[in-house]
Amino acid sequence: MTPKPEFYPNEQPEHPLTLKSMMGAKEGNFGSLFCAGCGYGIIGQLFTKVFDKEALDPLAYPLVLGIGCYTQMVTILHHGIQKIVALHGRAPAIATGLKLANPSLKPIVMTGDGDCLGIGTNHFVHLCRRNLDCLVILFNNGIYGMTGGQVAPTTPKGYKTGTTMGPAFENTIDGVQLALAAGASHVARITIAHPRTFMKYLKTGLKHEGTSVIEVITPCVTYFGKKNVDNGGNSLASGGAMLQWIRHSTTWRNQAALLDDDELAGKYVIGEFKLDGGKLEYSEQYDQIRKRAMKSGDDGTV
Ligand SMILES: Cc1ncc(C[n+]2csc(CCOP(=O)(O)OP(=O)(O)O)c2C)c(N)n1
Ligand code: SF4
Repeated sequence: MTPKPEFYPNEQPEHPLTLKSMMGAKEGNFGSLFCAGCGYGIIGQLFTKVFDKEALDPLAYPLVLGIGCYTQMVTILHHGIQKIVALHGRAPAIATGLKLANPSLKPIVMTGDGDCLGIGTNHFVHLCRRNLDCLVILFNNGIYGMTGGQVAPTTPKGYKTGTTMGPAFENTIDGVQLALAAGASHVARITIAHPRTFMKYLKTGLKHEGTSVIEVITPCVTYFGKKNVDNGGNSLASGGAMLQWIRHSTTWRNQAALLDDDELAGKYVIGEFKLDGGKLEYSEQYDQIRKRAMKSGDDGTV
């Protein structure tokens, strides 16, 4: 048997949710693996809080994570949830397999902007197209964090990265618009500066039957913040500065409708964009076909 890794001793926090985390409950370790000021710790805590408050059965919600800094969230999420770490960009494919093998499960995909809108774009599009019953939480920090701050398809124009000679100049990809165009039936965007609304969207997404995509704007202080400044020239090298920047870079959907393209440039439009509970879900249709095919003499063709 592989020996358990040694951890530096750290203080046991009093917060009950931390005790319910995987590292807390199973290893007795409460240290954070994220950089100071990173948004992923907050997201993990909010997720566990919603999961706990809604008294959901952890075994019914398998979690499939892509590859990025956020993958380390496995350590702080609810200890009872089953977790699978997928290949980079391939979490939607694994979620699809899980759902088809056992339609009573509702997979939750956690994916980064690089994972979902870079290397895994095709998988994401097909998941949304099928309207598979699953929740996708898409973390957008505008950068490839885990591999050292390379430019991502979501890096806002005009901001610096480790692999752009000057400010990023490429057109960006909009995860919300992509999900809508591909056919997801619940689509929302929010930021970690709006924790209550994030929790509200999570609750909706967990109950929704069909593909729910919730994009969360979250700070990477280390690779995005340290290289960039806000409109007033102030450094974004701290969690607080990044949160302020995120707050000032957002516009609610109803206000955005009143702005023209120039005014919207560089803004994250937040809010709930679609909630359609009546759209046919993939695994149900698949199950009907499977049942028809099982009847003798019927090959399942429609
Ligand atoms: C097939 C493959 N290509 C490249 C990588 C290297 N890689 C690992 S994580 C990552 C970027 C992750 O960025 P993102 O999804 O935005 O997550 P973040 O680290 O910012 O949280 C890359 C390029 C890999 N693991 N596998
Ligand atoms: S590198 Fe960025 S995304 Fe990764 S843990 Fe640090 S702050 Fe978070």
